[in-house]
Amino acid sequence: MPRALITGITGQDGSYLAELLLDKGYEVWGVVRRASTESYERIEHLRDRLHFAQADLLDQPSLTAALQQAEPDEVYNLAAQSFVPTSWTQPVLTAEFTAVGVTRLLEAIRQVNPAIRFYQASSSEMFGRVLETPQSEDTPFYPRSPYGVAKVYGHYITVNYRESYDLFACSGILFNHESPRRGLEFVTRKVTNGVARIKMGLDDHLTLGNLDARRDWGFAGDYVDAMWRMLQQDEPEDYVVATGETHTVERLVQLAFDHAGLDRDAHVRTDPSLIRPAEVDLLVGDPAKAKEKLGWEPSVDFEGLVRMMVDADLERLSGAGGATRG
Ligand code: NAP
Ligand code: G4F
Repeated sequence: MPRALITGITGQDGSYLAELLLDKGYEVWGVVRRASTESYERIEHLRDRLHFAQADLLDQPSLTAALQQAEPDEVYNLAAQSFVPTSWTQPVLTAEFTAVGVTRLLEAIRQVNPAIRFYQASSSEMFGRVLETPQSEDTPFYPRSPYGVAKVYGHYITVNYRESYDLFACSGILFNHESPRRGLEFVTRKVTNGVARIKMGLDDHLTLGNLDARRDWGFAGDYVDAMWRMLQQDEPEDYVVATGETHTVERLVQLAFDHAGLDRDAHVRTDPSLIRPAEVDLLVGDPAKAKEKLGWEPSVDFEGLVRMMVDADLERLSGAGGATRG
């Protein structure tokens, strides 16, 4: 039975990846942080089938101990401070988790078992103020947030450990991917949860920032499959994972309100305080390499994703006691 260790197992991607690996017959270990209250909501349904190691990306000995305990064949590093606006208010902590944390984990792998295959969660945020469109594995980086800068470090330290120590280390440059398990502060979920709350009579309006930003949005369940495929190849390489389509935040908003049968103009407000100090205006990925070498294709389109998320939020809130609004 192959064994995998996932950092960030309590997050959106960690939960989908754990499901995928369990279905494939893996013994799955998750790194969890000590907290006064556990936050296992996204993996509650899998809990009996998972193993846990308490560790933190800030603490190298705990990572070494987690590897010694789990003895994994594959490590997926999904843990990070992943919310872009927080990276301006906590830039040093973001760098510690999202940048130097990758080195701590790679060093632990090198010491415990250099044969471990390693996946690093790189991000399309690294393209930032894009230098070409669409963005591919060859597009230079121009990050626009402390988060993007930290991810560039994590990306290049992964490449460097592959080249310096011959580790099987891959970086997946993943474009935005969403699901009903997405954190409530990210724009897709903020919109679908907001629409559901308005529909149920729990709120009257939704306040957003920049509606002109464009993103290449896919479904998280599809993207974790690409991560696994990267680690099954003969050679470690980096891959862009994206749908190849881009949409504005405004289009996301319109689709979500339409799907719930609500008038967007009656409920959407904007607040300049939600505009970022530096914005990433346009992301659209070229997934040709992932398609060709990994045989990977997205299975959910943008409209289907928005419908899935609105329906899931409506269902979740339907027991909340609100009166449905027409
Ligand atoms: P997420 O839902 O925010 O989950 C982040 C996970 O990291 C949580 O499990 C969190 O644990 C854990 N974590 C944070 N700091 C940690 C630390 N110091 N030590 C150990 N664990 C820590 O993120 P996601 O959307 O699943 O994304 C997964 C990864 O892909 C992240 O690295 C993200 O930056 C990257 N990425 C995401 C996207 C996207 O669109 N979703 C695109 C490109 C790249 P707690 O539950 O304890 O907080
Ligand atoms: O949903 P977002 O917060 O995601 P963002 O910044 O693109 O980052 C996500 O994707 C990255 C991959 O490219 C990941 F690496 C990262 O970890 C994260 O998962 O914002 C998307 C867009 C931005 O342009 C933002 O300015 O939506 C715009 N937006 C407009 N109003 C808003 C809002 N974003 C948020 N979070 N909240 C708003 O009210």
